[in-house]
Amino acid sequence: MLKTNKFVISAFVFLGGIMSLHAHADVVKVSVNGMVCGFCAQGITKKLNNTQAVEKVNVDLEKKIVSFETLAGKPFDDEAIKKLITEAGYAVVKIERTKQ
Ligand SMILES: [Cu+2]
Repeated sequence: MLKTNKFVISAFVFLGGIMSLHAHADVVKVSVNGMVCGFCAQGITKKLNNTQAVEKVNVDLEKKIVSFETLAGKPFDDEAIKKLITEAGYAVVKIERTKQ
């Protein structure tokens, strides 16, 4: 019983930590040229997720936009985004960043 309570409390502390981190994350929209199909979308999504610096990755092939949220405490600047997408074989046209 005591163990369970301790676990519940630490779970709350953990969740609280995550929520406060989310308050400082950025919403990023990257305009990307060269994405033509689902495999492009999958590849970029995987690469972004592999950085473990972002979440909620979404690729809109029609609008040619890759969007995601950065995680606070894991800086993922425009240069790093540009490098990752360029090395994947696509061209970054524009990066828009909104503080959340
Ligand atoms: Cu493709």
